[in-house]
Amino acid sequence: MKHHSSSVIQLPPSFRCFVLIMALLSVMSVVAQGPNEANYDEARVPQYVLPDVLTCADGTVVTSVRAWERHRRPELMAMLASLEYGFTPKGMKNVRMSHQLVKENREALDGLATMQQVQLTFSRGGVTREALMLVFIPNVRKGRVPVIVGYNFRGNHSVMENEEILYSPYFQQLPNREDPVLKRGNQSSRWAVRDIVKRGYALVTMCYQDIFPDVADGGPRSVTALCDAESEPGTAWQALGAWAWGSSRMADWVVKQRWANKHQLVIMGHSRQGKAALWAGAQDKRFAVVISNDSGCGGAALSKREFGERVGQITRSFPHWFCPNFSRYGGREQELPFDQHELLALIAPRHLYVASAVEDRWADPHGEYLAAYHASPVFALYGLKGLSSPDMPAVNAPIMNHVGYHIREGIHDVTDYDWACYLDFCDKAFGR
Ligand code: GTR
Repeated sequence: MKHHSSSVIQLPPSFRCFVLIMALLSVMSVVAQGPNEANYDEARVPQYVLPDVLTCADGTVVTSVRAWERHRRPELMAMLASLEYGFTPKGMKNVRMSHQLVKENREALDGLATMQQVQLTFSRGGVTREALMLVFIPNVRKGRVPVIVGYNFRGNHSVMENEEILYSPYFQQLPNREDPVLKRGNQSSRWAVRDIVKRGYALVTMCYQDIFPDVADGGPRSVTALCDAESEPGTAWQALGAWAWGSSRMADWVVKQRWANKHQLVIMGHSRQGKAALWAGAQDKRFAVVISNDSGCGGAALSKREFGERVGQITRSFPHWFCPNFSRYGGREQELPFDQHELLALIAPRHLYVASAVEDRWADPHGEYLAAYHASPVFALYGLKGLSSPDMPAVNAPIMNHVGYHIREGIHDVTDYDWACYLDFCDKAFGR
């Protein structure tokens, strides 16, 4: 026995050292669970107090649509702009946008759709920026059709394997034509184009990188360079604000098309684009349905739950997304004078859909659900049904009230299942 135990102790020195380091590291990770680390334990969600969406900063409680629209809504818009997403400069109104049909195929998708590629050129004071939209219009139409607008991540060529699709301007600049990111259709699983068109919806997509290159020093190459800064530096817009602005420019073009129903405009965004879609939907009331797919921190998820990705992490990893002021709340989420349910409430009385995925814990599915739930009193003010229970629905069991929600199985992604839910929800919203 003695021999045995001593043989256990007689480990090679290098291994003993390894065990000691591992033990130290595990102790340190418990003790130093820093304020900016991801928490995946529901038991460690702090006791938090959410600001009441219907109570104004001066303590007045909103009880009418009029008071919401006149006082509380503008107050929340200003708070989110100054502390999270930045102000869109008023000077952007003077940016000129021209559009040019670059390519058209009236028999795309085996004749199901007309595929157009339309270049948008933004100019102001001698500065220009270009973006390229990829558009699918159903060929079978009874009157004007509803339109889904949404950014793609990896360029228009990634949406579908099709030689006719031109590279988005951002990808045209890549020096190496063999680069795997130039592979056609490399994100086609995220774009249920045929299903969308078959259900009678048009789709308008463009690469978010054309609007603001998604790197820390992307600003000077982005549309934000079209306009001088107007606000104090802490409240200046960056990528999320610019992406939201760009969605509205897609909408500007859409509403002028004779095939488009301008009252049935949908915006859908995934992940960082889910965040941008919510902010676009808050600012631009032409979006009749706003869909957030796995948008997480700074999107649909409540910051004060401190679950999954946190404010400190996101603002450090992506210093170019939010306005600089937001980083002040890294590790100080409880001091935020607002939370993301108030962003979701700004979509009312239009339709809102929030979606999560079980394995996407970084985005805090529970926090995404709760934000939609806590936004619901504003929908109720308009006599509309939001989410009525604080308990999440079962997996793959969508709720489709005026506010919709689902959590599906699987990872952080956009799947055919997500699209099927979105199309059902839009059909319901538009009485189709
Ligand atoms: C992650 C980021 C998330 C989400 C995601 C995405 O790296 O931490 O908030 O935005 O990227 O956009 O795919």
